[in-house]
This record gives sequence, structure tokens and C-alpha cells, in this order.
Amino acid sequence: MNDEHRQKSFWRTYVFSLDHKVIGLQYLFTSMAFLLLGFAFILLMRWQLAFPGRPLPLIGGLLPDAIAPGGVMLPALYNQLGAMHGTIMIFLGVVPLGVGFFGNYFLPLQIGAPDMAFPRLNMSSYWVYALGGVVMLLSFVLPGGPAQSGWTSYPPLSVVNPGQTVWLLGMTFLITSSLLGSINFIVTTVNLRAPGLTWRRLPLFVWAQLITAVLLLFAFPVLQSGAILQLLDRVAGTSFYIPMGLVVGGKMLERAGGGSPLLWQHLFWFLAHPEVYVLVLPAMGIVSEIIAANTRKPLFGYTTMVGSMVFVGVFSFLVWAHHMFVSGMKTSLSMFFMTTTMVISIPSVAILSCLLFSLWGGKIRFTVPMLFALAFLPMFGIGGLTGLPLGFLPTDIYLHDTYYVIGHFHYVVVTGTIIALMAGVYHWFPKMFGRFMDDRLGKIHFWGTLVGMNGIFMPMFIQGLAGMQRRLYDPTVQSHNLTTQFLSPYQLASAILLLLFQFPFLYNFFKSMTKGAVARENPWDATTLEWACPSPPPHGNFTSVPAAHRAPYEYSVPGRPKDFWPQWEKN
Ligand code: HEM
Ligand SMILES: [Cu+2]
Repeated sequence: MNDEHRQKSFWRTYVFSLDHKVIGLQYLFTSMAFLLLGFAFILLMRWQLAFPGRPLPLIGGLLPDAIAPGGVMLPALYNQLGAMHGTIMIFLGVVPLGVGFFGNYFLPLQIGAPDMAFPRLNMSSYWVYALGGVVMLLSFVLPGGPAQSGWTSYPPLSVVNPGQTVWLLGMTFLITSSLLGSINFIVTTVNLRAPGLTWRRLPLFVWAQLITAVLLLFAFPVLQSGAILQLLDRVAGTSFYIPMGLVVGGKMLERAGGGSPLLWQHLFWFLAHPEVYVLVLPAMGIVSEIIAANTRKPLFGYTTMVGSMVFVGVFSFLVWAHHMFVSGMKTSLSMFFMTTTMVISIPSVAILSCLLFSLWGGKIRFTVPMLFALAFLPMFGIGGLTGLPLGFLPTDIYLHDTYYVIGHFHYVVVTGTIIALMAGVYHWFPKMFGRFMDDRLGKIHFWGTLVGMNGIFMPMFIQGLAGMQRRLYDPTVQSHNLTTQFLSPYQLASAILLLLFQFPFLYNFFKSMTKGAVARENPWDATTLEWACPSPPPHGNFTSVPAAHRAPYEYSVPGRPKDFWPQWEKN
């Protein structure tokens, strides 16, 4: 092999790879980095909330006076960090981790395919995502700084605030990436399933990824067009979202006017409600796999679970305006959205119940992935239950835009989804690297994470019920917030605790990649097809084309010698 060839093959193998597993790992490392960055931002914000007006410790002195004179962050910086926290966590962190990494790496393996249907498209979607991330990060050094209008970017604020143009450009890349990815996932699942892998034999993780891909495909184009209209409002002098006679800083905005700020809210939430299921469906799929493998019995209600996921998928397009109850909509309209919101809670309850009943009578193995998966159930449950008063018009009028909403969605996304994604990392680590992660460090990570997360988010319900609004730079300027202000330092302490307990995880992850105990091909004695290929799977995955002979979770089948009956074993 000459040098030139070797060099090309390095780039092809690790950078511009077409292999779904390498692309999956690229998504994993990139999204983990973004999750840490988004977390760093919120730590700074929580300092300001806990000790308003006091200089930031450690880094305060390093920040330029223009954004933090004397180390005290200015309101504009607080808003920038807030907007970028939400954007990074959702669009650059959780979705790329849940879909880009888990979907890319494990969907082809679970359906017994050698790769995704369109490897080149797959590579492009990663690089377009990375480009979107770079554009978002660039906004920190460009004049005007990053966006300041929240991840929801409501006009007219977003049309007049600096920084928003770069945000919109970044979003255009991120949305394009998701669209390319979703087409790939759908085609792969429909066309590349192994012989015998009928729809009724599909693992729940694959169902979850498939439905997620469909949601992305239908929801994102709406936000894409909405974002382009907002971009035109900012750079081309249009006024899609700018109302007549808008006064900014005491001056009338010189625009044609006649646009509607509410139009953006509709376009945004038409995407963003389905997006919340994009966040949680992959998590539910992962938890299902782990619960099945660690209870040694078939999942309770497979058909109910698939049906519920499909139902959630369809209905998620019919509830978006529950985010807009206070926008002055007609009662008849809010009644409609209130009803659909109550209806869509039913399948979530069904899924959670099926997972809970699956534990009944199982021989539960309390492995690290199982601990995380078990924690998902009550934590996501709290998130779901606290959603109900928000979907109920009379109570939402009080709770809207308070910390109660922040508490609700962090329970579903963080203690729910992120806990489940962590479970998935521990579960599939032996497949990816042929080695186990350390058990003791895993348990330390688990308990610290669980306590830290609850310590941050649980007080938010109290603060919200006491009337504390979200997006406040300094809550103490409103006297009614003084009663709950004492909670804030505890939340900051919990956030620091949460950060500290991520170090055992990072250490464990990187160390175990090369030094962990060696794992067999099927170390958990599981039944789905990804456990049939070598660990780590070679290029092309399977040594021979696998076939599926039965349903995905045939554990403890009476009369069998072993307590698991893999899909790929003929008899
Ligand atoms: C299970 C039933 C659920 C119900 C009834 C529900 C209801 C609601 C309602 C009505 C709001 C708007 C509140 C307001 O702004 O006044 C809301 C906000 C939110 N929900 Fe849920 N939700 C549920 C589950 C979920 C799930 C599963 C997720 C994500 C995985 C989620 C994520 C969010 C997010 C991100 C927001 C806030 C967005 C923002 O304003 O920034 N929700 N929820
Ligand atoms: Cu919603």
C-alpha cells in the first residue's frame, strides 16, 4: 500500500466514512460535546438565578466587559445563553444522539441489514448537521452575538433582535440534515429488513425510530419554510411576521407591516410538538429493549405498544396549539386542542403501563442499563402527569410561561429521555466496542445523576405554582418570587452535582473502550438481531445474511433449554 492510498483510507475510514456505525459514532461524540456545552451554559445561568448580580466565579474575570462587566452577566448574555441552551440541547444534542447515533448505529443491526439504504446520504446528513453546529457556534464570535429570543424564536422580538440571522441559517442546515436522515431511516426500514423480519416481528426500537423518522419528515418542512420567511423578514425587508405599527425602542419600525406574529407560533409549534415525540419515542424504544432483556420475559402488550406509538405519531400533529392557549384564540379552538391533548395522553399512559406490567413476575437483573431504564418509568411518569394541567385550559392560563412548564418538559426530556439514552449507551456499549463498561462506576453515575436531576427540576414545580415566570434574568425584582428564591442555590448545587457525576461516566466510557472486560457477541443473552453479529460489528455487519424466525422478545419460553430464544436461531 503506498502512502497516498493509506492517507485516503484514513479519511475514508474515520472522517468521510460511509459506514453507518462510524457515522453513528460521529453523531455520538459530536452530540455528547454539544450536550456538555449546553450544560455549561445553564450552569452560568443558574448562578445568576441563585445569586443575582454577583460576579460569576472562576470565569467571571475572563469575560469581556461588553457582556459581563466586573464578571456579572448582563441580561443580554443571559438571554443569549438561554436561547443557545435550548437550541443546542434539542437540535444539536438530544435529537442527534437519540436518532443520529442510536438510530444510525442500531437500526440497521436490528433489522439485519449490512448498512443504511443510502450511505452517501447518511454521510451528508452528518456533515450538514456538523455544519449547522459550526454556524450556531460561530454566532458567538460574529458581531451581534448569538440569538437572544429563546429556542422558540417568537417574533416580533426575533425579527428585531441581533444574532437571529445566524440562528436561522444554522437551523436551515440542521433541518436539512434531519430531513435527509429521516428519508434514509424510512427507506432502510421498509426495504432492508432481513428475510422473515415481518412488521409484527420488528423490535420496538425499530418501530420507534421509524415513527420518529416519519414525524421528522412531516413536521420539519413546516419549520423550514417558517424559518426562511423569518430570514426574509430580517434580511429582505418583508413583513410576514411584523404587524402594522410596531414600535421598537420608541420608534415606529419602517416596514410595510400587516404581517402576523402568531403565524410563526403556529408554524413553530406545528413542528415543535411532534418534535417532543421525536425526543421521547427513541427513548421509549431503548427502554423497551432493555426491560425485555433484563426481565427475561416477553414484553407485555407488544401490539398495544406499537399501536400506541403509531397513534401518538398521528395525533402529535393535532395538538400544537396547546402551547398557544393564551394567545387569544377562540374558545371553540382551544376546546378542540384541549380535547386532542387529553386524548394523546392516553397512548403515552398505555406505553408506560405496558413497560411497568412487563416487570411483573420477571427475573429482574439490576444491571446498570436496567437501573437507568427503570428510573425512566417514574421520571417520565412525573413529566407526563404534570403535562395534564398544562393541556387543561383553565389551569394552563395560570401555569403558562411559569417555571412549572420548565419543570414539566425537563422531566420528560431530561429525567425521561436523557436517562433512557444513557441506559442505551450502557446496554449497547459491549456491541460497539466488544467490551463492558465498569459496573461500579456505572452505578455511581446512575445515583448521582438521578439525585442531581431531581434536585434541579423538582423545585421548579413549586416555583411555577408560586407564580415565578420563565426567562427571568433576575427573579428577585418581583417580590412574589422572594418566597421561593431560597430554592435556587439548591438547584445550582444540584446542577454542579450533576456535572460532577458525569465525570465517572466519561472516564468509564473512554477507558472501557480499550480496557474494559471483554464481552461476548451476545453478552446479555438477548434475542434481537443486533446480537447475532460480531462485537464490534465489522464493515457490512453480519458474517452471513441473518434471518428472523420469530417474534423479537421470546424469553423464558417453556420447554426451551435456555431462557432466551433468539430471532436468528432456526429452532
Ligand atoms: C403526556 C402528556 C403531555 C401533555 C398533556 C403535555 C402538555 C403540554 C402543554 C399543554 C404544554 C404547554 C404549556 C404552556 O406553555 O403553557 C407543554 C409544554 C411542553 N411539553 Fe409537554 N405534554 C405532554 C408530554 C410531553 C412530552 C412526552 C414531551 C417531550 C418528550 C413534552 C415536552 C414539552 C415541551 C418541550 C414543552 C415546552 C416548550 C416550551 O414552551 O418551551 N411534553 N406540554
Ligand atoms: Cu406540545
